[in-house]
Amino acid sequence: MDSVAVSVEEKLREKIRGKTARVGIVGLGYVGLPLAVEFARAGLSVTGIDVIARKVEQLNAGVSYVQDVPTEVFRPFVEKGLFKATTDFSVIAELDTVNIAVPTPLRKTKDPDMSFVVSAAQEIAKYAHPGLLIILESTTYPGTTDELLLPMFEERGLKVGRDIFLCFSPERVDPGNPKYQTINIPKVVGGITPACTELGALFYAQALETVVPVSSTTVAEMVKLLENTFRMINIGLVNELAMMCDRMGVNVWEVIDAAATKPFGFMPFYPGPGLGGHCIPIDPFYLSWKTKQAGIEARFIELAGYINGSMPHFVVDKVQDALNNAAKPVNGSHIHVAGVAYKKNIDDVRESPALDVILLLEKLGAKVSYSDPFIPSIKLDGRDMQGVELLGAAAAADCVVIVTDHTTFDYQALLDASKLIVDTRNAMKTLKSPKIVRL
Ligand code: SAJ
Repeated sequence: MDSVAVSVEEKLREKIRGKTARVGIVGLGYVGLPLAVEFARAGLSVTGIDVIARKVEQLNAGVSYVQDVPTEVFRPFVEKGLFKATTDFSVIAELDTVNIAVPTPLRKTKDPDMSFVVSAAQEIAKYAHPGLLIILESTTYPGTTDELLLPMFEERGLKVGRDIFLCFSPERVDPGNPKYQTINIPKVVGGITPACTELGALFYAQALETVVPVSSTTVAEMVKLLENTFRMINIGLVNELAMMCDRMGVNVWEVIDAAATKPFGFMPFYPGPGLGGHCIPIDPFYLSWKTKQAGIEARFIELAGYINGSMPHFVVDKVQDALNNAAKPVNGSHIHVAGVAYKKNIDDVRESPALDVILLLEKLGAKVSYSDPFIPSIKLDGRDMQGVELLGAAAAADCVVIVTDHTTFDYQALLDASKLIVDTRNAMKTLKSPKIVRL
């Protein structure tokens, strides 16, 4: 290696090791902001970059909008000058490292929407310079870093592994998780070259407890997809089991709880009204999209996607049957939905199956209302729907559907107030009543 290259790599290594490296984080959401805070906490100077000026202003005022970063924790880093935010990518010319943590949604056609990653990488490439470490964290299809990002930098004459260093590191943030936060979730990182991997691992080691280097960016990209595809397929399996048990008159919840007593070789998943969130329903389709190009059908993923996608219809069938047994048509009935967030105790409604359940019930002529302490209103078919108080609405309804099992709900009071309940989450596990219809 020529002496200039060694000095570029060596200088970056020294800056990282000495914590004088100036850190950049592009994308200040539920992934980027907690990461920024961990590096500021480790004493490095962090510049957050986001295209939304309102977010930048809020952060520079010391106010956090991310659930896992309380303002009282965040503000001191701004006051000490360890964190500042900007919309101006040109600051990258003065930075030593930059992480990309922008959204990678799927289009309706289940094709990856890489537009946020591409625009961020193009901006970074404009200001990239020898000695810059670039790490993509957004969940994406295997090959993205190598095939999409690498050329953007090399066409500017910057040799990866010599002038700049390029890695992928999957984000594993689980919003609201009380036990696992950014600092103590093991961090997988893989680089285009061994020097990239080594510098990426050294970088994360400055702020995070455990770093897991792997041999390439593609391995690192696949790790994340395996993790979330594993969940999606196993949720699909128990959802199919729920439909089988329903047909056979077997209590699927009792089956799973008993299976979960097996001390090895089993991991319980639970049936539900469908698959919500911005990870599990999305990430596996990045894998199937890419493998399709390689001529391999990801049949498990497609099948699990079909089963999980059919759960809202299954729930509505259960409601229809329950009302029918009470000699009531869905058409004209008032149905109250308890919980619309995509999973319990969070305020996120993205891809929530509750939205599908509500639309399907309305299509059958039902009058639908909802309660959710975390979600005051939802957008449905272009209109706003306001949440209402739970017990009053439940008492007035012909049927209540528990779609999200928030722990803040008083299930005994809900049972007392309701005429009929379809429980899609076994939230009333400890309650006995002929009014309860379980999934
Ligand atoms: N769900 C079921 N049955 C289950 C588990 C989940 O129906 O047994 C449903 C949930 O209700 C939700 C959807 O699946 O609608 C996704 O739930 P999730 O528990 O997987 O939660 P997410 O989407 O917040 O997933 C995140 C992921 N984190 C990252 O990608 C970094 C996932 O890898 C985590 O394992 C998961 O949090 C977690 O364990 O909380």
